[in-house]
Amino acid sequence: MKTYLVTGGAGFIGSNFIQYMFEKYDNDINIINVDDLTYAGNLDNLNSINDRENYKFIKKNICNANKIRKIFLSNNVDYIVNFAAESHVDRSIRNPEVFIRTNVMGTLVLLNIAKEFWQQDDDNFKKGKKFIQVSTDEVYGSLEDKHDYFYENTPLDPHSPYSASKASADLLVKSYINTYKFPANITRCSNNYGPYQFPEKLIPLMINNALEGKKLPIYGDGKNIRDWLYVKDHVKAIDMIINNGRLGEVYNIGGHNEKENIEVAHIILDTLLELLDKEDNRKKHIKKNLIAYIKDRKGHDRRYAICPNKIKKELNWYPETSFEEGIKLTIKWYLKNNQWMKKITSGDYLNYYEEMYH
Ligand code: NAD
Ligand code: TDX
Repeated sequence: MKTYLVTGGAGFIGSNFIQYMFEKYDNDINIINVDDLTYAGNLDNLNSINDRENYKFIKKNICNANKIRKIFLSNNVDYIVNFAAESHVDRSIRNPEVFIRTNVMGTLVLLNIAKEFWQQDDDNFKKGKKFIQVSTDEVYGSLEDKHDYFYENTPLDPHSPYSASKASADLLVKSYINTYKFPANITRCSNNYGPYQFPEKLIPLMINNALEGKKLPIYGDGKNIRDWLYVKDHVKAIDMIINNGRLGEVYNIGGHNEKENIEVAHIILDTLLELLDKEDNRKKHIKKNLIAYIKDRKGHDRRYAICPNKIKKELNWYPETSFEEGIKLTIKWYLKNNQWMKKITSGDYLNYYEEMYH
């Protein structure tokens, strides 16, 4: 029975991954979730699996080598799936230090402990072990030409402190692959959306603001393009890469769902109007004039677009959810889980929101 050490499993993508894995493998796997529960970590995301005997939550910082070593001493870890990160670009512009600590130093700690426990001799690692570094398309920088795409061999050209920290972590993983033949894959996916996403990110922020009758803040001219990937398609790809990805390879994961931010805002408003009951009071807030253009993000990348041909060809993965379908599923989830959103947006989030948008 394989044991997965998932880091950052109480966050958006990590919690979707853990849920997907238990739905698929049920009692045939063990998962240990190591998460330090920063502002973005939320154990409510895992309510449905908390009581499982083959699941363990450990509240620890991935930078703490002694604690991570203890986990390896008492468990036979087969896979590390490293989601733990500071993940919001706007926060990285205000406070880069913690991004370097968690995203770079934290990854180094995990690499070193995995190497300590998995290496057999100078040139060999135990069979069946693998480290998955969950990275991002942002490490490639920004595309200006609308016919251009990010490929796995596109040179790294990060622009924000966040993407610089993710690119640094990727280079560390790559150096371990090259130097020690360390068993790892790096995954680089495009913008995720779906259930349990923290409302600092564009899509849940727009949904929540529209429901509360607040402005929908659009940076700059609203024409920046992101390539939206439904989170369930992403976590499925990660499972496939763990099982069948060739050791040492990088895999891009993208949805071919490119949209301008302004288009996303309109789709959200239209979908809310379609999904809300006639009698729902919130419906009367939802008007196109909620859209408000505000000052642009510093260094705002213009366009991201992934070419996912390698993972399609090698692993037969393809995104199953179109944006039109995914956004409906997402909005339905947020409507049904209003309490989840209320709990998050009533705490520290209010201070963040005030500082960011007023
Ligand atoms: P998130 O911010 O929702 O969750 C991050 C999780 O990591 C939280 O639970 C947090 O508590 C935990 N964490 C943070 N610092 C930690 C530390 N030092 N030790 C232990 N736990 C810590 O992020 P997400 O959107 O779920 O992203 C997950 C991963 O995917 C990140 O590595 C991110 O860079 C990458 N990624 C995200 C997207 C996206 O669109 N969300 C796209 C591409 C790549
Ligand atoms: O209020 C807003 N207004 C706005 O116009 C916010 C929060 C965002 N935006 C724009 C900025 C981007 O062009 O929307 C786009 C998406 O923004 P974010 O949701 O902050 O995502 P992005 O900066 O593209 O980064 C995301 O995708 C790659 C994730 O946050 C990263 O973790 C991931 O690596």
